[in-house]
Amino acid sequence: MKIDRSKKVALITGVTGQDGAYLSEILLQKGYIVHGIKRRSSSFNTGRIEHLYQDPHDHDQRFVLHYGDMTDSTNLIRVIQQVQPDEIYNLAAQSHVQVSFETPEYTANADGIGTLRILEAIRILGLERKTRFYQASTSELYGLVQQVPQSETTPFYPRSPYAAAKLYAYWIVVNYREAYGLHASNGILFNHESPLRGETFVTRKITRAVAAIRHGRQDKLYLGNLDARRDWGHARDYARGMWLMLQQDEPDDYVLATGTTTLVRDFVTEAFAQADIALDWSGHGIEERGLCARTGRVLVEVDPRYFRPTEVDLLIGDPTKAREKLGWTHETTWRDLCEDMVRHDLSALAQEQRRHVG
Ligand code: NDP
Ligand code: GDR
Repeated sequence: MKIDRSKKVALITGVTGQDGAYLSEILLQKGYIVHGIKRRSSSFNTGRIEHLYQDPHDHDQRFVLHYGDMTDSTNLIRVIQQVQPDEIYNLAAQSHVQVSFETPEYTANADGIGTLRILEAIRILGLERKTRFYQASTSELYGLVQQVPQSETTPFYPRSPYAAAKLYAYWIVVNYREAYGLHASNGILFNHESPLRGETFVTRKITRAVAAIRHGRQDKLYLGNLDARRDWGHARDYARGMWLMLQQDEPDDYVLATGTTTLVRDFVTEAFAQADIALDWSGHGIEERGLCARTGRVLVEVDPRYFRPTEVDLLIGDPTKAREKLGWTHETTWRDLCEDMVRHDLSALAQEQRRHVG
């Protein structure tokens, strides 16, 4: 493969995920050559980046995919050696908090040691002065509430195997920056969602269910903890922030957040409202129900199987540093985000139904 050296070259791990798709779009628009690492899978896992796909026979291919895995050092070293990236965005992770309680060792390997593998690859290949590094750190690091709003100086207290693995990744990035002078930055990103969000994260689970209930394809939505509060923003805004971090002269760590927090329950109410269904709530704890205000039908129930062994109750971020140093701010409110997601899922379902009828 020939690599055009006149353009900036980025390598994205986790390119097939929600953030990988938005970041790829942004970097391609900026004229980058984008390389992405995707996992081998028995079914297609490139749905989010299909529109970016380029035939490998194109002689000026600007979007290139490589097979790889965060648990395979030799693969990572070989891909980085081949690509010689100016910027690496490390987005790959087992990113589901609840699943990390089921697969703690794998999560530590991919999310924690995986980050170390890339940093070591940069050193082994002598790219310390060339390659800038972005780490997908997370508001889950704050875990048990110490103080709000949470900022770059708030102490961490991880509450899941996922968060503990990401804690290791956070600190190894800081250490390699200080020890070897790497341009390596942590983006401590609060929850960000979109129509591309994975179907088992709570916002997308809700908006897909709302669409299915509206179309008569599903009776009820089962959820876990309705009392958790999250600071939800739009993934597109956050991907722009990742790029900004790597354009700074000095590496640093930044919180990206909206500064507004919302109950899971309120997101549910809003999502149903976006589909013209008013909800009334009744009962408490596992007896709580969301009822259609017009018909009294139960549309939402609590299922304890979705409760986590340890929960993060409240996240609300303080993005002042990112605003002042990067000029970053979110453009989408959580209500607009919710509307965007519901509208997308309603029209996806309507399209599918038309296909079946046709
Ligand atoms: P997704 O779960 O949508 O995407 C994760 C990506 O990582 C996918 O491309 C997935 O591949 C890939 N991946 C998983 N395991 C491996 C592995 N062992 N080797 C190689 N690739 C792997 O996550 P998001 O896009 O939402 O998040 C991106 C990153 O940001 C993650 O690291 C996440 O932990 C972090 N983060 C996310 C936040 C959010 O609210 N979205 C907030 C803060 C941090 P495949 O498609 O094959 O599954
Ligand atoms: P989170 O996102 O754990 O914050 O991690 P998720 O959407 O999974 O949960 C948010 C909150 O909703 C509660 N909840 C449910 N969650 C899911 N998934 N399914 C349910 O049925 C349900 N019912 C209630 C959860 O208990 C939780 O309190 C996301 C991921 O993207 C991480 O990778 C990222 O690091 C953090 O956001 C910031």
